[in-house]
Amino acid sequence: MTNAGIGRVAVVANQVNPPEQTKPLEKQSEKDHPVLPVTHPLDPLTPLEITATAKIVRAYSGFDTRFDAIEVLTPPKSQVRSWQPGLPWRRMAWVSCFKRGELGAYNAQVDIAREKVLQWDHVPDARPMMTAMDIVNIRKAAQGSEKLRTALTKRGVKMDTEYLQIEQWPVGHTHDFPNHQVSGCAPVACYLWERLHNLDNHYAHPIEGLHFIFDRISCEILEVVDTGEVPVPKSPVNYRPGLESPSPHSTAEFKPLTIMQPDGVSFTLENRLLKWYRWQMHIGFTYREGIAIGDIRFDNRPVLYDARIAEMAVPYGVPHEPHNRKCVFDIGEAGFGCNANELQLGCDCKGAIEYLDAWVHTPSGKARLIKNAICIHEEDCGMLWKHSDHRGPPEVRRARRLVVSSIHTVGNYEYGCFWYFMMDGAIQFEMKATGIINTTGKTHNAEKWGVEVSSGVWGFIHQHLFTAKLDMAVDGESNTVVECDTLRDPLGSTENPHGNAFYIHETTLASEKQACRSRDNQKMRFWKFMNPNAKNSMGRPTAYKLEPVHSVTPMAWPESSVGKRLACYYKDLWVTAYDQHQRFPCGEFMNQSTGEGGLVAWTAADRPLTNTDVVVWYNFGLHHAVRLEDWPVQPCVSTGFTLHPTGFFDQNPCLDVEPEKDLHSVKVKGHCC
Ligand SMILES: [Cu+2]
Repeated sequence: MTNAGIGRVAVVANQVNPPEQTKPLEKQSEKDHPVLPVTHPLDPLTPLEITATAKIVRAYSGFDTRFDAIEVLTPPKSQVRSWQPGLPWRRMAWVSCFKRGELGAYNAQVDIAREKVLQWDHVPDARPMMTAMDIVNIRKAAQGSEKLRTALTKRGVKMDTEYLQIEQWPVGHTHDFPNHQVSGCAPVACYLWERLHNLDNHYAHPIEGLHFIFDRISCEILEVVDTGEVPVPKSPVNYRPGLESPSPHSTAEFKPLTIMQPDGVSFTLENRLLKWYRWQMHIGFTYREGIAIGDIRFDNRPVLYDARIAEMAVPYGVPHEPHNRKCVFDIGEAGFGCNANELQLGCDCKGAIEYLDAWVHTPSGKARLIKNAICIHEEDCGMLWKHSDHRGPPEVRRARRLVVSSIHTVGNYEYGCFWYFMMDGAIQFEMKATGIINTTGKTHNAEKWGVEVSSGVWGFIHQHLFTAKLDMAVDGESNTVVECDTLRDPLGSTENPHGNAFYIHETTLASEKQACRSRDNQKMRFWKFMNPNAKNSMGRPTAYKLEPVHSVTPMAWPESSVGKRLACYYKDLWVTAYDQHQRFPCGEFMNQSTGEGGLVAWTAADRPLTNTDVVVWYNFGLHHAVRLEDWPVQPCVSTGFTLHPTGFFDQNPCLDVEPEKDLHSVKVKGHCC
């Protein structure tokens, strides 16, 4: 994707939850959309708390306030750990906002009940996240630009909303764009596509050689750049039923494949406290990051205090303007939570499904409902374990897993976030990328940088880089991170006379600078997060491990302006000492960031990490060389990671799982084996 970027979202015609669908609090029906009560310190703000916070901040600021973030202020971990159900606590909000028409942002901490702003910080150079308002302003400005209208007319494209797709991309921070970056503007690059009709896939019709730069502060177009006419591809390529499809194929031969749980589900959800099998966790949600899972326990033993996807970036590998600016931080610049889909039962989610709604804020500080934003269900997961020998019947156990998921539409791409909780104690995260590639027309030397997916339509090479925040709490907060390399002594040496021997060598990552690590496939490297104070039956520290199997190397030169913004992605693993305020691994204000802040800055302190409260930041991703098969809509491709228990249990924790025989399973008639 992302391709698309921030703004992208907002401008897309059929975007999920566009601004006009905003449902202010006063219009919500309690019956249709019951609001969960606040029962846990990590609970997201309720719609009433969102609007109350906005009101407090607006009164305090005294200016026309627009909101980037209104969310629950992350409480100190010690307070959450010492809290007991039923005990009261102060509901605090964290706010990031800005003055309409002015560069810079303000961060605030708000005591909601006391209606007080407790902290108020001005960040003069910050450029806030893109918002739904930008789209409206961009379209309005575009309508008033004679230069743009003339350039479109020259290409035979109508200005009307039905026929013209404008997508706003964060402009990035590139060498060719210095003036607008320092002159008090907040520029965005606006790219153009043509639609043949309202439901047409506009990505089949890129308007190459024409784009414009819009300033979010003055709400004016700074420049229209027309570098020469490139014929707009006119052949329709669609994916919706009833429209043109390049390879229609029926699945009518498919017989029903039904998932049934006639006796109901095996999990319970009390407000946001989810329990299944031996797992329990708190399901949170933020405007920026989406799902945030807190206080994850197995058999009531802590494993993770906080797990979320904290940032992502999509750098493109094209050298020429304007496409060289494309490097979008889809979480920090656009937001995952605010772009969460309203999931559809039986389509997005199949089986017996529990949903959680999400309440997010609008730029003006109202509460907006995203119904069914989080899907919770359990699913069959094949074989759990098996063994057979000649002395008795085989022993086999079936696995199932708990799934907590959401899907986020950011412009042209969809990102599906799937957290899996396994019976053997493993935690898995899968990111499914689907949607539509970002397309351009024929550009100089396009064959080198991309693939022509249909006549005159190009998709350029790019990467999807993700950062998982994993606040480890293996049997408690005091953890140590160990790097595990597999080594072999020289052939013929005393320890390896026959050359077959190899072993694990462990190195403690004792400080933050030592813990900036890269994968090493030659050494089958993995990392272990262990608790030196909690021992298993063999006297070894209990631990979880992570193997870097989906690592991606950023291909932008690290010294380049794009590379500097991607600084944290040149390492696969970072570890920091816990600090509740260190949340955003690439920096807080990502729009036109320069690479300052985040992990690179935090770890400069080189804090000690041994036997203390550590937070792991793991990078993974997709290296996307575009395929014809990605067009016109991309089948899901996956990336992710798994946390496996290693010595956390004394033996296979699933020995006590009872044998299961599914009485609905049948032999296919006539099948001969
Ligand atoms: Cu891609």
